[in-house]
Amino acid sequence: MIQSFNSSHYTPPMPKFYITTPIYYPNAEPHLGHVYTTICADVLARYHRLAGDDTFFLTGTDEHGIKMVKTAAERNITPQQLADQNVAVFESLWKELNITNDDFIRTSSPRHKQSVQKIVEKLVASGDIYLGSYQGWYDEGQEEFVTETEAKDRQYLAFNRKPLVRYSEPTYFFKLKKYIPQVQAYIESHPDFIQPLARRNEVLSKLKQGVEDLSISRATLKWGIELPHDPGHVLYVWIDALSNYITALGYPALSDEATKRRSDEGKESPSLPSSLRRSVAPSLFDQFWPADVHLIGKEIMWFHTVYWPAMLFALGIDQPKQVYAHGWWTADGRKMSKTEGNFIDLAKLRGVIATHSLDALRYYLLRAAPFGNDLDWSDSEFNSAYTELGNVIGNCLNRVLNMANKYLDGIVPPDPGPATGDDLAHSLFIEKYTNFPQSLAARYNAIALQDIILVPLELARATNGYIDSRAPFKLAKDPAKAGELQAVMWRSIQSIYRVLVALLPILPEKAAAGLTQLGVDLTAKSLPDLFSQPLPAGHKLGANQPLFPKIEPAA
Ligand code: ME8
Repeated sequence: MIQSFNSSHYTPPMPKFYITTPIYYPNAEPHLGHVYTTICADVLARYHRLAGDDTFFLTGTDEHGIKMVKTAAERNITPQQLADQNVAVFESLWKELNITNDDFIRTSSPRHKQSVQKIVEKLVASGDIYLGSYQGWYDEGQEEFVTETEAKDRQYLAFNRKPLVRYSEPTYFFKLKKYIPQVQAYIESHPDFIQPLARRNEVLSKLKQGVEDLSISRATLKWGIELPHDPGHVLYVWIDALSNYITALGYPALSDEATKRRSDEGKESPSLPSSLRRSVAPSLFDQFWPADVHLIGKEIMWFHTVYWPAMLFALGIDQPKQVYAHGWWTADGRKMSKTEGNFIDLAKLRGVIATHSLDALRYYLLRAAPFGNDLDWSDSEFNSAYTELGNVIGNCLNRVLNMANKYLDGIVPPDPGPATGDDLAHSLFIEKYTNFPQSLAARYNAIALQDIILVPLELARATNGYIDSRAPFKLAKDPAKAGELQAVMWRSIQSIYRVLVALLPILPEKAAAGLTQLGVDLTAKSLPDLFSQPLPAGHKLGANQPLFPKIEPAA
């Protein structure tokens, strides 16, 4: 039996949503990997905003460290100049890609530096930071010391396959070991904390091999945040970087003077669209912490699920609700990275956006593999994904509007109520349609970013199948079947309407354009509003235009 739209089917998600991306190294230009994480986070942020959640979406840049110093030296500029140049590229890229970040945090900004120094002061005061000296194997690419056992296992090669380097120097340590039992207990008692589950098992088994205290400063480096009690040392580098997730929210509360400076800095930030710009005030921390999701690539899982929780325990701050590690884009099976020089670069991405649209790129990135798995860029799969959009979604909208305009003067007929007659044979389609809001919310809540595409795609396919089978074009020829025609059209119209609403976070421009063709005014509408009511009887639909025009292959 068909059920009418009913808001009780829709489970409202959490009332606030704080999502972060990693802060990226601006030692080179952004590439597909950075674009991927940021677009995935953008999809989630858009969904939660649409769902009515108070949403905060943070991204930014991680500007300190030896890589920046080395690259700047090669180019004969200062690390700050290098950072400024590349940060400008990141910021303008996010604008170009319509990324809806609410803030952009730079680790070289005064607001971040001041907050990090306060954090270090707290950790020194609590006895969690102490001076020692360190000699060990160092992975310069990953910016971390590696234990002797690990160095041996890796045949003294860094993650990027260059040799590990031997370092020895006085350094401050963070008492990581002291917090390991707490971190482990936390991970074990919070099954959703690390996702996907395979990553959780990796972290837990690595924890069992033992963990050493964390070297957190360098006396030989100038480019970094000075330790407030010993300015001869700069922080190096994860404490600085990980803190961004709370310093951007104004943690710890600063003096009035500093708060004003911080808020002026927020207003001036050119990276933010004015509608999204917020003056950054300390209360953001109370409002948004703990983060709902730290979205990251799998290679920085350990830092986010061991170092970061340990720091938060030391500071007495709540843990983030979830750390989700997605897979890597690979090229011929190897991780794409700046060091390897094998990445899909901005020129390539701009090319596909110019020919196929930004939304087509967003669609492909999510469609390419189940979320969490590695992904391999393939031009032919990109083209198939685009064709699928046209054949399934575009075609469904096109047919529905064509027929509605032809047979019903573009007016939505009345709700036919429960299925009768030949519609009784279409219970699967009707069920899919009825359960749609719940299915979609479940996939979003699980951050199943391929499924959030498949759910609407399947409903559009089922609608196409329903139309093929019920053949409104035949019903229209028989005046005795006018009632049936109206019922079939009602179900088809409402179904494509749901599909397009669901696609708004993924295909913001195309879905909005499709909804405009359905005569829907999106202003001031949230997802619960959109889902809770069908298009009413008498609603005027618009004219159809192809959403995904066929692209001629390059000659
Ligand atoms: O690690 N496939 O910065 P980073 C998918 N500053 N995602 C990729 C990718 C690939 N081939 N390559 C990069 C850092 N990414 C630190 C983070 S956070 C407190 C500090 C994405 O510029 C993915 O999100 O190397 C990965 O985690 C991030 O870029 C690493 O960016």
